[in-house]
Amino acid sequence: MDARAAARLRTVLGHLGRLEPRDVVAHPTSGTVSPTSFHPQQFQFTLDNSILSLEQRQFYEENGYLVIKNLVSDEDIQRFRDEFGKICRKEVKLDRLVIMKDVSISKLQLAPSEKVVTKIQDFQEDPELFRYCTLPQILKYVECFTGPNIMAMHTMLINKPPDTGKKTSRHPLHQDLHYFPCGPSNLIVCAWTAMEHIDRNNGCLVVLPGTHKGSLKPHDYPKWEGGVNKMYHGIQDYDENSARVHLVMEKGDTVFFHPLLIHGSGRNKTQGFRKVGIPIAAPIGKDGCVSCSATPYGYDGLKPKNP
Ligand SMILES: O=C(O)CCC(=O)C(=O)O
Repeated sequence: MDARAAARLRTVLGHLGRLEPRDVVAHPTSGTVSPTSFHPQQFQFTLDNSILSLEQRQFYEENGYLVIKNLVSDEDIQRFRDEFGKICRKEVKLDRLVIMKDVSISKLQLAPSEKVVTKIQDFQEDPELFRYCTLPQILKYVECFTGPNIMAMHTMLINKPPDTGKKTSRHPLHQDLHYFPCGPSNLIVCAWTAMEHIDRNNGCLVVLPGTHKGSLKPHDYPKWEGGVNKMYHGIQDYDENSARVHLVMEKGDTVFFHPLLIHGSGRNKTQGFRKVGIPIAAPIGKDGCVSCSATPYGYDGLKPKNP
């Protein structure tokens, strides 16, 4: 394509609002190029729509994650925190909710409070918490990966406790597809919303960029001296030299990531409880999440070695 044609294409795409004009580069081609089919590369991990910029798509394709700043409002986050508090104090009871405690305190008889609950899972019956999965701004981005018919496969609110010194607050490096062996994996996405400022001190998410292009690896309980939380499986044989990125995020920021992306989180060295909300979403319908080889939670053939 010559420079004049490239300039014309930039203008057309700019008008269509599909791509940022600056994202279009001239490169040689022998055929004709229509604006709608023009892509400098094939996309495998993101779907065609007008939400993501070309730069954002390219970032996700290459790295397997994408952080969107300031996506969930302070007001919504406060409402989720309040509801979480009610659940922890047993003021709200839900039949199918799974409540988890850190292994370092799980055997102690402690009064119900936010300080003893590390994680809640499957909050789909709680209208207030499930509102998170229906926030239009979350769904808008989820759709870029799943397509328009969206199902929340799994929901969690993690309340990472201050580490007691045994390093049990760590979450080993893992791939979420291990827990949700469904496919096609490229149509599944996890959203992880920071409910406060999160950095390495309180145990931010750490990701190994590009690992979503690999395969699902064997997982097992890590051999950690201080103990490992139930279902906190880790990959045994990841490449120690892989680059790691620690995602420092502000309240309301949300990272979307691929279910094969290797990720985990460090220990919480502060006295606060680090909170995040997470739905894992997949498409439903004929193009949808077609094959699941195990049900979620039916995957715990692994028994903790240091409970
Ligand atoms: O928020 C964290 O500590 C990590 C959560 C996570 O990776 C997961 O539950 O799959």
